[in-house]
Amino acid sequence: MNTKIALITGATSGIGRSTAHEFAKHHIKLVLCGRRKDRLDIVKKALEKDTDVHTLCFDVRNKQATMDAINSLPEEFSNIDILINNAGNAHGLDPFQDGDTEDWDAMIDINVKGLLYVSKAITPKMIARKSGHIINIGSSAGKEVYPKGNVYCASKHAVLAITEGMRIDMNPHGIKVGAINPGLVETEFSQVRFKGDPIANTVYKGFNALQPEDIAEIIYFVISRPYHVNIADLLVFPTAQANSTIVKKD
Ligand code: NDP
Ligand code: 8X3
Repeated sequence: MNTKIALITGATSGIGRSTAHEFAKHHIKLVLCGRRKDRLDIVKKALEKDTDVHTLCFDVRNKQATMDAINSLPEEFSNIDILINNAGNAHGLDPFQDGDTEDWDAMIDINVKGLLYVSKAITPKMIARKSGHIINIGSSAGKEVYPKGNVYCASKHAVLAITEGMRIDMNPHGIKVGAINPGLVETEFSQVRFKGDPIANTVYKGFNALQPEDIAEIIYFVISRPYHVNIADLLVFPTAQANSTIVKKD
């Protein structure tokens, strides 16, 4: 059996964790990444009845730690076939003039530079094997800027630009690259964005938000297409959401 190996960043929560569960159902071998080791251990325990799981605990902001973690993969997990660049978050929702520069640094460092570091560490072996599939989790915020979204939207616009650049540069090497761009998904995203402020509990109220499992199923669909099919860019909203600012609530 030709078992594929997937590395998922941000596998401790939300979309990344659901994707790990979805891939395990299909017996894809998993390398699960995140900063919270206790959570990595819980996900590993839940999934290793279905597939082989290895965990890597590191912060994608730390270039050296990222390289070291990926270079430390044991032989049986070292040839990554599928990379899901998912780790990321919004930090704050403020008019530009009131923005906290720590929040700006976090979003640029995690959502943009972290994605670059992880990809830089993984792509040499994909290029050597002339095969691989990279999926970057962008956002509807990468297609449309919304009020107070300024730097988060910029970070996700950057993810889309990087995706296009990667697809061009990986093209001679037979590597697929694409982006999946969700609208509102009910995860810990808003808890992180609003730093424990109760407003986070209202974001997904009054309409049927996307669930992380919805995105995980779409990611599995994308990675299970035949080799000649590359879903390059996909935007998915909950039905109640028309764009970044229009959401039909009860
Ligand atoms: P969650 O907060 O539920 O999950 C975020 C994940 O990213 C966690 O597993 C977290 O792991 C990881 N992460 C965050 N910072 C770092 C870091 N510095 N180093 C390593 N890992 C990190 O949010 P979502 O599942 O919603 O978000 C996943 C992706 O989806 C993000 O890129 C987000 O921008 C995007 N997205 C989300 C949408 C939504 O509405 N929820 C919509 C569109 C896109 P840990 O804390 O353990 O490190
Ligand atoms: C997450 C979607 O609209 O909360 O990227 O920014 S949104």
